[in-house]
Order: sequence, then structure tokens, then C-alpha cells
Amino acid sequence: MVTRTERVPTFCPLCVSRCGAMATVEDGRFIELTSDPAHPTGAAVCVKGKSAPRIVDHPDRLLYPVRRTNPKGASDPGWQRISWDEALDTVATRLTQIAGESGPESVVFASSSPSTTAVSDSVDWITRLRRGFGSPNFTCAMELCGWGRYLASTYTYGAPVPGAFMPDLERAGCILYWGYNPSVSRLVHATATAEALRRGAQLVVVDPRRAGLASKANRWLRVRPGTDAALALALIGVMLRRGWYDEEFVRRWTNAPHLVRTDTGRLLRADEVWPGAGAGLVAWDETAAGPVGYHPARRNYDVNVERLALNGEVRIATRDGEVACRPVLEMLLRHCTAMTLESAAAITGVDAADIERAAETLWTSRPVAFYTWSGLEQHSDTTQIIRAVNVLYALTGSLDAPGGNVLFSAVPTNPIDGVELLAPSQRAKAIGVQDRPLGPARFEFVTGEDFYTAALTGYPYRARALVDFGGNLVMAHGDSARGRDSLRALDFFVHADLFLSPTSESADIVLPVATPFEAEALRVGFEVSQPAQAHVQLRRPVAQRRGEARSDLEIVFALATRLGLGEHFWGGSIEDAFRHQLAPSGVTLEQLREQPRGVRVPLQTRHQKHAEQHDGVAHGFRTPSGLVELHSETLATHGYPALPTFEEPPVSPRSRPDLAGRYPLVLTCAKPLWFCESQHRQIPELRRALPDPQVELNPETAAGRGISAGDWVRIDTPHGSVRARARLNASLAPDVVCGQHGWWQGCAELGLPDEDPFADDGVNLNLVLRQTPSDAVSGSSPLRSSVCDVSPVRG
Ligand SMILES: Nc1nc2c(c(=O)[nH]1)N[C@H]1C(S)=C(S)[C@@H](COP(=O)(O)OP(=O)(O)OC[C@H]3O[C@@H](n4cnc5c(=O)[nH]c(N)nc54)[C@H](O)[C@@H]3O)O[C@H]1N2
Ligand SMILES: Nc1nc2c(c(=O)[nH]1)N[C@H]1C(S)=C(S)[C@@H](COP(=O)(O)OP(=O)(O)OC[C@H]3O[C@@H](n4cnc5c(=O)[nH]c(N)nc54)[C@H](O)[C@@H]3O)O[C@H]1N2
Ligand code: SF4
Ligand SMILES: [Mo]
Repeated sequence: MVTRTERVPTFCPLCVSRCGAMATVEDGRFIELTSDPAHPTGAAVCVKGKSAPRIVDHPDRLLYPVRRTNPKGASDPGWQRISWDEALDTVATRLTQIAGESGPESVVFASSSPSTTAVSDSVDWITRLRRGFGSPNFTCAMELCGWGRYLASTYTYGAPVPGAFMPDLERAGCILYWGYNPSVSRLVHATATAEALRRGAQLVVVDPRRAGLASKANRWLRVRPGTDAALALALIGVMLRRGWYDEEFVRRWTNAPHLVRTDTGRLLRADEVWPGAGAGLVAWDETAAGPVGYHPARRNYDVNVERLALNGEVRIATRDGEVACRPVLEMLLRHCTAMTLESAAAITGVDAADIERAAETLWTSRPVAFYTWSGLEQHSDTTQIIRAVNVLYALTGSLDAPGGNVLFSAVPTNPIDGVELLAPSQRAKAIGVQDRPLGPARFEFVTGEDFYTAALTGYPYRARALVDFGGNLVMAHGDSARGRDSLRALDFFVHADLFLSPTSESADIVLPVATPFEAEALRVGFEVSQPAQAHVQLRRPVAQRRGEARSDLEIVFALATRLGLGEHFWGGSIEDAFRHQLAPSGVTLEQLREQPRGVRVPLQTRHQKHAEQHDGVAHGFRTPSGLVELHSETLATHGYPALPTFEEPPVSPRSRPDLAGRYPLVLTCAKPLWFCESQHRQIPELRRALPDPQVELNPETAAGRGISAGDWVRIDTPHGSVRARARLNASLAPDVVCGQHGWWQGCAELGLPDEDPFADDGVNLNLVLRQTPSDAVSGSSPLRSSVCDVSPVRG
């Protein structure tokens, strides 16, 4: 018999790297995934990508829709197979009924993170479904994963930097990775960084561990977890005192010249100086020695920017009498100088001299391209930390410059996320917006903490139903047991997934999802470089559909039709929807089918778009002032600090001396290479490399506790204890340990059983971490700065 082997161009959507790849299909069976160096993200595929066929074929895949027959809380849900028609009809009927009784806002939608699952294929369509349905509530770990990179940075830049403004690694003089380890988390950035280092780029890494590329860094700053804002403030102080900042950019494109009232700490408004002057702000004209107006709508001053003062103090006659004012930059300088190098060193554990040297590297090797991620996302003051790093980056003047962080030109498409479908009156009901008006809820994202509260207590109203595409909520958020209780409190919960999980355990109906290798998907733009962002690809199925699994996209369209939303979903035709999406791009579906490797749309990168003019008015930034806001009046108006501020993490050995004796160590965590978040432990090829959860600790710390490498240890926190195996890592500070979340799943082939994620002394780290005290602005949880002790497991 002749075997027919086919090599099918594709890309791997298992994580954010979205590596261009080739699938080997033998007699219709998907057997291998390899790299496709011709693809703009195809330099390599990782071990997870190589195991993709094992995920598709895994015996534990959910293959049919099921409904529970036992009450919630029973040890066995009693899953019973049902037809798709019954499943979808039940879902549509229940959601319609609940929306009729309590409003569509009582139905919360959710998904796994598009950075860690193929839900990236369909997340915009899920959003369209939610908006069409009328719910402003979407839960997807935004506050733990995307707040800092995306939404919080809009308060400084008016745009997501570095989330959408990607590091231009090909041209960067200096790469700054702050709480980001692409060697594990985004292969395409790791390979591009290695290439940049070969051509001589400098690398600065801020991380409590010397992990991944940090071993190649010119400067590695070993920060104590959660104290990053102190480090950033100290760096800013050095840069301002030494004059290591791009004065031209700072003067023209940031609000550095705007005057701040020293009595209130707020920006001086034009109408305080010139009654009836309108919405403008005020700067100081050094040449004329008097105040001048700044006009946000025109993005300009009454005089040339060269004449504006950036330091000093002036007294200005206002309608409240004479007030002392200082330019924002002077305020920033004083604020950051208050964080002396010595105190920053004492707080962060980074030597004063290393802080100076890092500032110098950033300045002398510009342009700087940066990325921040999980290391800065999961803290009680994430927003302040991010603000501090964002302000620091603004000083380099590298924003949207070649070799800096660049918004690469995107392929023009029709937006599909249905923003027009949700009435403003519904949008205003997002859960959480009452308490954190600037937080994720403002962008229709509900934090895990707020969702659990709404489900359990009815505040601000009851979340009655959940429609979840993948999200493994109870494993992803702190306080897994509270998560489970809140899911059980729902009136109706439908979950769509490849596998059953500790989250779907509480569902009423679980829908089987096809793996991305069994499903078609359209990808417009691969983000990381201009060629990648100009790349459009239609991924075709490379594996045969198993059972009755359907793609998320198919489920969305089928559900939309049943919910009476067919008119917004092209009558249920995904193909027509794709055609609509692609229409402005000039690329057709036929072309994409003919060219499975993808189509490159000719696009030119435009840099420094803020300086482009339209009708004589500069484009500027999409902040209230039209400038990069070093001082954020928006934050100040809501009672938050206008300048980024450091606060000791509220649960640390320093802030909680009452806990320090029993829990002397700082606990953070990081992701392992072999698995995505709480997934993939069932794949033997991956699990063999890391059979058990690890906790990394300094050899000294281990020795002092009688712990040897590989021992099972207990991680004790004030909320319970879980187990992990000790891994010695001399790069960690002796009082810092680093664990891993997401462990529960067994691996039958290796004889490893499932673990109860809610059992004390189990292996689920998030069982003993908490969602609180959460970040005042965003509600992010302190998963990366809390306290613990580690001790050997006896017996
Ligand atoms: N302590 C601690 N907690 C953390 C983190 C941490 O670093 N430390 N990280 C946080 C971060 S950054 C994130 S993003 C979250 C991750 O939380 P989630 O986004 O929930 O990701 P996972 O836990 O991996 O769960 C993903 C689920 O989606 C399913 N799935 C996979 N592919 C698909 C698909 O194509 N469609 C559908 N419908 N389902 C699919 C998987 O089987 C799995 O059940 O966890 C957060 N929690
Ligand atoms: N292999 C793999 N790849 C993934 C994922 C995965 O689970 N596995 N998940 C995907 C997702 S959803 C995400 S969000 C990304 C995350 O990608 P990354 O952000 O790179 O994830 P981590 O490795 O968890 O964290 C980065 C670094 O932060 C450091 N860190 C911990 N605490 C602190 C701190 O307080 N300050 C600073 N400065 N650093 C700190 C850790 O030591 C770690 O080296 O990866 C994506 N890619
Ligand atoms: S890094 Fe691995 S899992 Fe992520 S997209 Fe690439 S091959 Fe897939
Ligand atoms: Mo994430």
C-alpha cells in the first residue's frame, strides 16, 4: 500500500507566538508539525507545537455535547450525551429566558486567553455575539494578562504600548524586557531577540530570576517581585538628572511642559488663568516670562515649544489668587528624586550602581524597544507599575520610531467585533465599572473577582448565566474554591472546550470544541513585524474532525442564529462573514485558498504617526490632551495618583510583619515551557519533561530548610498549603521563591492521576493565592507578590 504524505502550510495557534508551520498529513492523519522558515513567524516551532498531533488524538477529548444529570456539587456531574440540536436549543432557550427576566447583562460571556489558546481564531466573533446579545460583561483574565500591556498603557499613550505597538526587534539598539520571558512564552520574539543580539543590540532584563534570555542580557536587574515601580522611578530619576532623555520628543509630544499647581497637584487649566478661555492647559513661556495656552484640540501652544519651561517654579495669577506652579517634568523629577538610588536599592534588591548602569545603557543604545508582560500584570498595584515603566519609556523618545515600539501598518479590514451592536445604556452596566470606573469594565471586561462577587452576592446585580468558550476560570484566578462556588451559584452555565476541566465540572452543558488543526480559521496579521502584520492566511483543517466536535466559530454562528441574531451573522454563513471582513483588504478567500501559505499585502510602515498632520493639526496621541501623559489628569480626577507611585506590596514580609515570622519568603510564579497555562499536562511527550509542579528556590534557602533538589515540598501561604518539587535556582534572591500555577490534570500514559484542584495539600497554587488586595484601578490580583514559607514534605 502506498502512503500518501502531504505537507500542508499552516500556523500553530496554540499560543501567542502563532508560529508559521508545515503540517505533515499521512493518509489523512495529522502526524507532525514543523517550522516554515518562509513564514514571517516561522523560524521555529516549540515542543508544544510538535506535540500538536498528540493533542488532536488524545483519548480524553470531549467528542459530543453533554449535559449534567447530577446536581451541582455532586462528585460526579453524571454527564449524558445529547445531540447538538438539543444542546444549542437548550442554551438558546435558557439564555433568552434569563435575559428576559433579568436583562442580557445578567448573562456573562467568557473565554480562555487568546494568548494561550486558539480562541484567538474566534474571539472577535465571540465578542460580536456578546454585544449582539446585549451583554457588556466579558471575563477572560484580562486583569491578569492584558491590562498592563494593553489597556492601562492607554492612560499614558492613548494607545496600547507595547500591546499593539510592537518592539521593532530588527532595528532596536536596546531591547528592554521587563517581567517578560519570551524564551518560554513567545518563541517568535525569542528567535528575533537572539538575532538582534547577534548583530549587537543591547539587552536589559528586569526579572527576579535569571531565566531565558536574561542569561544573555547586558544588564539583568534582579528586582524583588512587586517592587518594579520603585525601580522604574529610580531609573527615571537618573535619566532626568543626567539629561538622559529625548528632550525634543518630551517637549513636543508629552505633557512635560504643562504646569501643575503645587497646592493641588492638578494641572493648571487655562480658564483658571484666563476666565472663559475654554478647555486648554497652561505652560510657561521662558522668553516672554509668562503663561501660555496649550490647545488640546489643535495639539499646539501659543508659542513655539522651544520657549517652554521644563523645570523650575513660577507663580501665576489665577482666579484663586497667585499659585505656585511647576512643569510636569519638574514635578516628575522631584517625585523620582525622592526615590533615591539607595532607597530604591533597599526596596528592590537591585544595586544602586546597576540602576545607574541600566539607565545609561537605555540612553546610550537607543532606540529602545520594550515589552512587559506577566511579571508586571499580577500585582496589587499593577497600574502604577505599568505607568512608571510607560513614563520611563516615553523619555527614551523611541515610541513609534524605527527600532522602538512601532504600530506596524495593518491590513485594512472591516471590523467584526460588533461594537455598534451594544447600546451605550447596556455598556454602562458592565460589572465593576461602579467601583473601578477606569478599570477593565470600562472596556467591557469583568475581573474574576467582580464576576465571582456578582454570581455569589448579587452585587452590583446577579450574574445568572455564563457562556464560556474555554476559559478555565477556577484554575486561572486566585481562590479557586471561591471560583467553584460562584460557578455553582449560577442558574445556567454552558462551557465549550476540547477537554473537561475543573471549570466545566460546574457547567450545565459542555460543548465539544474542535482543535484548531481540525478547523478552518482566518488570520489577518501576525503582529510582530511589518511583514508579519501584513500577512493574511486562511488556515485549513489538517486533521480529520473527531466525533461531533465543532470549532468555536461554528458554535458562535449556530448559537447566534438560534438566538435570533442571524442578521448580524450573515444568516449563519461563516464564509460570507469572512468575505465581509476581508472586503477592504483586496485579498479574496479564493486567493487565500490557492495560497495556503498566506498572502502578503504590500504595506509600508509609517513611523512617528503622532507627527503626521491633517488640516494643519498634528495627529498626536489619543489621550485627553493629545499628548503622552506623564502626569495623568484622568487618573487624578478619579482619585488616583497623577504621577506613578510606588507602594510596598500590601502582602509582603515588609508590609505585614505580623505574617513575616511564619511566611518569610516572597512568592511569585512563572510559566513553564512545556505547557500553556493549565493545559497540556495530559500529553506524555510534554509531561515527561516536567512531571510535577516545581517551585524554584535559592540553594541557600533550600539548605537552611533541609530541602534538596527534586524533593517534594509544601508551599504554605496564609490561605493553605500546596505541594511542588524543589528546583534549586541560584539566580533567585534567598528570600524569593517562584512557583507554577495550573496543575491539576493527570497523564494516564505516565500513570499520573488527576489531582483534586480544591484539596489542601494538592498541587493547585491558585487555591492558596487570593484575588485581593486587588489593584485599585484594574482589580488585578497579587498572584506575583505574596508571602509563603517552604518546608520539606515528610514521610
Ligand atoms: N498564579 C497564576 N495564575 C495565573 C497566571 C499566572 O501566571 N500565575 N496567569 C494568568 C494568565 S496570564 C492567564 S492568560 C490565565 C489563563 O487562563 P485561561 O485563559 O483560562 O487558560 P487555561 O488555564 O490554559 O485554560 C484554557 C482552557 O481552554 C481550553 N481550550 C484550549 N483551546 C481551546 C479552543 O480553541 N477553544 C476553546 N473553546 N477552548 C480551548 C483548554 O482545554 C482549557 O480548558 O491564567 C492566569 N492565572
Ligand atoms: N510556554 C508557554 N507559553 C506561553 C504561556 C504558557 O503558559 N506557556 N502563556 C501565554 C500567556 S497567556 C501569557 S500571559 C504569556 C506570558 O509570558 P511571560 O510574561 O513571559 O510569562 P512568565 O514567564 O510567566 O513571566 C515572565 C517573567 O516574569 C518574571 N516575574 C515574576 N514576578 C515578577 C515581578 O514581580 N517583576 C518582574 N519584573 N518580573 C517578574 C518571571 O520570573 C518570568 O521570568 O505567555 C504566553 N505563552
Ligand atoms: S511557540 Fe509553540 S505552541 Fe506557541 S505557536 Fe509556536 S509552536 Fe505553537
Ligand atoms: Mo496570559
